[in-house]
Amino acid sequence: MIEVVEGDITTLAVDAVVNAANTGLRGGGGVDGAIHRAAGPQLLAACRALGGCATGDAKLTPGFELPARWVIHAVGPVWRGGDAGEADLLARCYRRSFELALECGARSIAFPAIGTGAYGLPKEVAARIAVGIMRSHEARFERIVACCFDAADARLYRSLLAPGAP
Ligand code: AR6
Repeated sequence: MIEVVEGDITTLAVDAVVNAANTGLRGGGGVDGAIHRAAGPQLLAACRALGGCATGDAKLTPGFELPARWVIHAVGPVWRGGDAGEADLLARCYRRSFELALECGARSIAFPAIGTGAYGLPKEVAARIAVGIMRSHEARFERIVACCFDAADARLYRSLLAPGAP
């Protein structure tokens, strides 16, 4: 089941939350900052041991003080106008996140709108990619959450998930 939730991903009681990280995995602003604050300093220590993460890839850590057992740190692309492989890189980091979730036995997973904040991806371009990959993994999870930080994002995801949506 794919569910749209409007709110702060750090509060969600799911097996795994996905972080919109950067290649250094050293924390940052946006959802990354929120996840590091809520998980506590052990998260940064765990990230340091991972040696960074390529764009389009993802890495796994425990969730420490989060309600979620795992954090999957996914690195989306910076928007450069659309001809620099952004769509493919974004799709890869969603797929890789699902792969890691399956490997650690997660049955529920929540995603933020990766790449659509500081990295500047157009909301609808990114949401269509996200929803397509969520749909193709729906059967393997009990719960897939599209966690939207504001009402406009939640409306966008709901419209893309509506039956018969183009
Ligand atoms: N819960 C859910 N969604 C959130 C939250 C939250 N607590 N906070 C923000 N969002 P961004 P990016 C939404 O900028 O574009 C960081 O500095 C936000 O409204 O967090 O992939 C990293 O360290 C937006 O829709 O991630 C990287 O350097 C979405 O999360 C860089 O930003 C993604 O926005 C990554 O940029």
